[in-house]
Amino acid sequence: MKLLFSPASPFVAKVRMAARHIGVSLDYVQVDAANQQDELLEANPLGKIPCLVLDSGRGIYDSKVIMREIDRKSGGKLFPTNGEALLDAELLESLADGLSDCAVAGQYELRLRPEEKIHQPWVDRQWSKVSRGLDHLNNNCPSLSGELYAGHFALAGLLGYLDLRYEGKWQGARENLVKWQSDFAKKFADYDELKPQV
Ligand SMILES: N[C@@H](CCC(=O)N[C@@H](CS)C(=O)NCC(=O)O)C(=O)O
Repeated sequence: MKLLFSPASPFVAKVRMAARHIGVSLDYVQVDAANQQDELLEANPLGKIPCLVLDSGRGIYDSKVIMREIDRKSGGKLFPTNGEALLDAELLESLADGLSDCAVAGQYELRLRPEEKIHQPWVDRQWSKVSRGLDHLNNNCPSLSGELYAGHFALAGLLGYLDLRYEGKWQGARENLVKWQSDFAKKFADYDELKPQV
């Protein structure tokens, strides 16, 4: 199996960390999602990364479906089995991914559009979602005392992306979340290697 990826993506970081954690081995092929290369479009008509390409050639997307696919290959290590804990893990993944969507959308507006066409109210709207979600997570910090699940990797991917693209902007008074990130890095030793980077 190979993963079409680009190293700055929070969704890619989530999948790579999770695969490493559960011992699923992947080959990595770096693609430029901004330029919509053929290899990516053939595997994923959406032209988005990450995209997992199975040995059969079938493309698997988006990152939540990839997480479920590698979870099945690992015998179910990425999600709890218990109902309430499972819902917690799924919701955390959904929230962190949703905030990553907003953070990425804000960056696309700022980086890919001609300067005179940037619509700042729209950028601000994306950031207000990120900000509200981070406040919620700061007040409801996910526990790191047990197993690491999909939601933990999604949140670590998001915070790594914010460090990369919104340097110094997300922490503020969110001390619980800052501590969460540093505790996560102690628990998952490969965070520095796999977090979003250029
Ligand atoms: N919901 C998707 C989001 C993936 C996504 O937005 N990836 C970005 C990079 S971080 C991308 O491929 N952008 C290229 C594009 O939108 O054309 C997932 O979870 O996989």
